[in-house]
Amino acid sequence: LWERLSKKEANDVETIQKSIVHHVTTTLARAAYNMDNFSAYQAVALSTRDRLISRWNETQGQLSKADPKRVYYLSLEFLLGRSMDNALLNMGLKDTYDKSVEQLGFNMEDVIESEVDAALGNGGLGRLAACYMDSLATLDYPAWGYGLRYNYGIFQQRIVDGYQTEFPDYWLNFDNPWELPRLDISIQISFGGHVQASQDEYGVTRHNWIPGSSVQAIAYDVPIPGYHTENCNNIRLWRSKPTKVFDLTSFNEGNYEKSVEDATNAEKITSVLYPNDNTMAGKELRLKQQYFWTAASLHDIVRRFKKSMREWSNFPDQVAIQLNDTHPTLAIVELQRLLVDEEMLSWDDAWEIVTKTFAFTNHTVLPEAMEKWSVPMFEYLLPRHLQIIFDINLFFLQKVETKFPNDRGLLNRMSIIEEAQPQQIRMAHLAVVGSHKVNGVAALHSNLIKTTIFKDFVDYYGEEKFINKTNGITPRRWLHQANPQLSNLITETLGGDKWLKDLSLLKGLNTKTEDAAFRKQWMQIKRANKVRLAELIKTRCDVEVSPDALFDVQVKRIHEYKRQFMNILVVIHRYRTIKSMTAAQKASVQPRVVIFGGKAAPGYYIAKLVIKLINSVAAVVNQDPAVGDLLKVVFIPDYNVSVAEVIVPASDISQHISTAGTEASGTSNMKFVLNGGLIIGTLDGANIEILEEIGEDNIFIFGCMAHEVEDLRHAQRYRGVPMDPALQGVISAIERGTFEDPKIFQPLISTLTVGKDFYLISADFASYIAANQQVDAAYKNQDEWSKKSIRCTANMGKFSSDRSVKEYAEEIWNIKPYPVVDEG
Ligand code: 26V
Repeated sequence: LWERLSKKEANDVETIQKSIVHHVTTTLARAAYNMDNFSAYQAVALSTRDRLISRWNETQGQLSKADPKRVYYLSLEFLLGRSMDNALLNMGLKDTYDKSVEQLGFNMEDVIESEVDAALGNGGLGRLAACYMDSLATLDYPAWGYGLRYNYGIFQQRIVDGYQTEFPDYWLNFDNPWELPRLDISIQISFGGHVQASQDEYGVTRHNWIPGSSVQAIAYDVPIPGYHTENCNNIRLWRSKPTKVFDLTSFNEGNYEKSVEDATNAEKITSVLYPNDNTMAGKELRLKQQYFWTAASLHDIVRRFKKSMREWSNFPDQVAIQLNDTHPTLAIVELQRLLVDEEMLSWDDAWEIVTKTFAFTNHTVLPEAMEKWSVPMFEYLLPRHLQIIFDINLFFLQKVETKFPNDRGLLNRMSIIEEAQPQQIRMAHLAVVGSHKVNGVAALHSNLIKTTIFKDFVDYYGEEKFINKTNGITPRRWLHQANPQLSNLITETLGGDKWLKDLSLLKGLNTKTEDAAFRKQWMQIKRANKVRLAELIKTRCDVEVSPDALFDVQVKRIHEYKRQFMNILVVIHRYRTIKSMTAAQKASVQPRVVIFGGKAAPGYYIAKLVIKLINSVAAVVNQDPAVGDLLKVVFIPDYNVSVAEVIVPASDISQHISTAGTEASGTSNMKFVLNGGLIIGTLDGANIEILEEIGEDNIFIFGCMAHEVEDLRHAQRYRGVPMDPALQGVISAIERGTFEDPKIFQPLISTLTVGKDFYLISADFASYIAANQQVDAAYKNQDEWSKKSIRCTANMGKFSSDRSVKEYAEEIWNIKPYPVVDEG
């Protein structure tokens, strides 16, 4: 009924309460008096969902009619976290729902806490996709995301005896109110088989792929409401299911067992998210996922385009497709196949359409993360696609040869096919060749890829194809939602909440640094956030920490290049220093709580040992009476989006300390600084641009620069540069058994032995210790610190994902906002 009422009436407290109670008694089939927090959450979620669906329908209906150019964001990962709070805030319904829920006898915060995270991503790349979807919706861009609906998200991490153990994240256990199953939208996806070539009536060779098996792709739609707009975009996630036709074949052949087996194998495709980030595993199932997803998405996109009855040559005027890393690169090949084999376009006409449609974002330069697929495995799964890749490569290399004749080495380096045993398909090369724009994710990174992995391609295509799009984060989730008190203070101070859609307005806070009362409020909010985090630490780690200590945070995936190892080594150094002090000396030590969090890929042995070392150090330090509150160390288990929402607003300083040139951008650095947290970091990724925006007095920078890395590695390898003496002392302490049996940590320590320290921990060690001392000294002057903190927030406007998305829209996709009209 409420749908027929005007919005104002439908969204008053009474109507909302009715809708909640209605869902309790009908959808959930419970008595209204018999409700716990979880069923309250379910009912509130269902009521919220009704309102989302109405916006989704309105938006998609209006867009279907107007049919503007759309962008499709293809990402194997969307790390959305929780949806309810965000949806209510974006739709402007939070206050009304708060009241409704409180009046029904529940605490909204507890209700919100009952929601499980949607954790369909590993880390930065997946969360970036989620932030971009929020900005696209908020800015009224016609955009759809396409991904996979995994049954299992990123594993849950528990710490057992100091070690990471992994548990399955079966997040769909209690149903998912944030998706709309489209059981009627089913697309058949084929694999294997063989290719038949024949001549058509004009003597042109045509290829007919006769697949060996197929599965169905079923659509699930996830509505993405924009902030304070009627616009509601969509993420379409595909689920694999057995095809009826196919299991019937086996069944009719009398092979019942095989048909059941085929059915189970079909479901497997979207069963689990691969938990590696930054390492390529080469698993057949992963390649199946990639093809299943890109083929279903393209089929959907092409079907939508065909409804408009336009010419094929108009395809790039209607469709922009962004490839989030190389994972969806097969979409390039699939579109070429559809156009040539099924729509009968000429190769050249098809290829022009393809390259005008796609653009590619690179997110890493680590060699071990570069996607490669073995040719024999690929041929077995996708025989026709392999032929097309070889043809793309042939025509491409012919052009390279024309431009740069007689350079065999060049052709070898640029080839999409790597001549190894067996041959490998280089997905990054294919993505570059099939796209009209290639971008990195921060200024330094975009320059690096032009001089390293894509250097030859820059020489061939020219500079214009290779551009930068510095990452951003959504201020709605990462400030307004995660830090409501600070958001309120900013809104009061700036005289309105316009800044949430135009983050550059935060500059207005710069004048407030000299206002002592304002500074006091600012720091009180930080303290309240630290109290909240201290409670989480007590619950999760059973460690009591003082909110008056300096909170020092490093939360991100555990990886050697991110150097959590260096952080804990300096913590040990700090511990030893405190232990050697007299009582009088101790009196002037700045108390610090060092907080770690993050998952290691399950097969990444060294990263897992780092977690073990952190926990071993914590166990010793936290119970040492000689240290007391001067130093505490905690590892918060199962770091995820909703835990980040508690940690980010509560940090005084956070650590972004990757070896220069290895972290493409980083996005948590932006989240911390936006919330008035200072950072200690290297000149890497987006740290550099953060420094430029906030000024060098408000950030602690140390360590070598990207252009020095190669020389340092060389010197260490061939000139035997000795290990830093402080680092030597720390290692000796570990080897003496200060923290458990030192044998455990030997493989970790070996990574530092002279000549092997690839991530240059020794080279940066002294400057890192010095930077930490500067942090301690600066924190002692709370007045000055509060000014720095305010300046941090005030100057972070650039890092809104609204800015990033606008740049993509204008410089890559060529799409315009299409504001949805509110028809009541
Ligand atoms: C790569 C791979 C490689 C092959 C196998 C599985 C797999 C899964 C995920 C990835 C993505 C790794 C790249 C990545 O996450 N990069 C991060 O992207 C962030 C957003 O641009 C950026 O802020 C981080 O610096 C960068 O590490």
